[in-house]
Amino acid sequence: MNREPIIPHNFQQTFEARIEALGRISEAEDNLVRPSFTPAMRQVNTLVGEWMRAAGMTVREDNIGNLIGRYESSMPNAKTLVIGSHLDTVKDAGRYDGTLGVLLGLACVEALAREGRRLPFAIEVIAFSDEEGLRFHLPYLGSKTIAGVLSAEDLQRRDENGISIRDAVREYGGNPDLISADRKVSDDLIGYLEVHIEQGPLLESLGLPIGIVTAIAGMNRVQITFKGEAGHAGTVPMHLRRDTLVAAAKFIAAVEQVGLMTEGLVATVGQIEALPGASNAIPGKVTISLDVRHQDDTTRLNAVDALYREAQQIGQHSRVDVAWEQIAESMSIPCSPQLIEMLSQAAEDEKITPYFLSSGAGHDAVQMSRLAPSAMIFVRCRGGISHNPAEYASSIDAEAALKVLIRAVTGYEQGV
Ligand code: HGY
Ligand code: MN
Ligand code: MN
Repeated sequence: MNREPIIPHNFQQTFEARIEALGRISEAEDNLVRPSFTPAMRQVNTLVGEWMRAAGMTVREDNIGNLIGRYESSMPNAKTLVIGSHLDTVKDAGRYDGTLGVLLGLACVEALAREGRRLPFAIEVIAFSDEEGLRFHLPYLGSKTIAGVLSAEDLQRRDENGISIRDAVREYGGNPDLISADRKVSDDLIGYLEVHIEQGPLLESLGLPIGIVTAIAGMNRVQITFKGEAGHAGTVPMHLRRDTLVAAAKFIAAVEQVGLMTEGLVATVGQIEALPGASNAIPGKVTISLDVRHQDDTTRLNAVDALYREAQQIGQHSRVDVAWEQIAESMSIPCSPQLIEMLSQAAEDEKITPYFLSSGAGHDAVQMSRLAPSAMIFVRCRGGISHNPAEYASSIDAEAALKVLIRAVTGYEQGV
């Protein structure tokens, strides 16, 4: 059995310093927000690229801004194992969502390089661009590009300033016409591994540093627009109004009810815009987001259908028009049984009880599973808090995850 590389004694300090350094790179003064194709994205890709080069990797950015560090194999024409996650964030984000997985992929290669070890396959550490979908409301731009499923139509989506993904890519330095050539092919890959903060309370409640992900919930992202009639708050009698904020409020209450009544379903309205947005004007147009998830695709789709019908009924009753636009959908995906077994064995070898859990959050593994067997390691998340500046994972738990990752990677014989 290959002896797995020794973790450097200063891993924890290095990890904490890097989390700190990346956590300071933001597009806002007072909170962490790193949308795609911004100067903050350029800064983190440059910094992480330097760390990758220092670890003996060749480094490039593809046309969608994926940062790709490659650690060559000892064998010619070897296949590749990808280890990845993302460096973009939500608004007012935590410092570990995505970043932790990129840093652990980097640390895995650093441990190998420090001992001059090469494996019978290459390793690529990928920091995917735009997993969150914050700027264009379309998630997974980077991993969809690698999986070859980002469409020309997708590139037409615009941000709140009317800038399309195509234009943002060009402004960032990529060529949108070459994005389709950035895809990877299944034959070149042996697998995909991602380490991610759990973003939930389970591992902490069980006193475990890590868990192994069995499946990732399917998701629908919808944009719903209520169109009625703006009017004077002081002169239009209540029964004559076509008030879109009232209609949206009734719908949002219905979203909560469907979520509460359906076992295992989560449904969220995270964004709302009411126009004209004056305190003395009846809102004539309201736009909201809807996020619906479940481990079972049929249950999720039934819930989305029920909410669609509810929105139409509310619209009729409130005499407002309701436009329903599906922005994105991803099916629930099972992780690779072989890779789950490999991670489970590696955890046991590290004297960690393997604990298996599903993911309610989406991850780049959803897209990478189109190309190769994929699996994830979750790291304990303090208080289960995420998408929040209070998000925290300890460097001790990160080190436990790294040891499991390295054991799994160095013991990986499958498909080479
Ligand atoms: O929305 C999600 O599940 C992930 O944070 N992108
Ligand atoms: Mn996230
Ligand atoms: Mn994430």
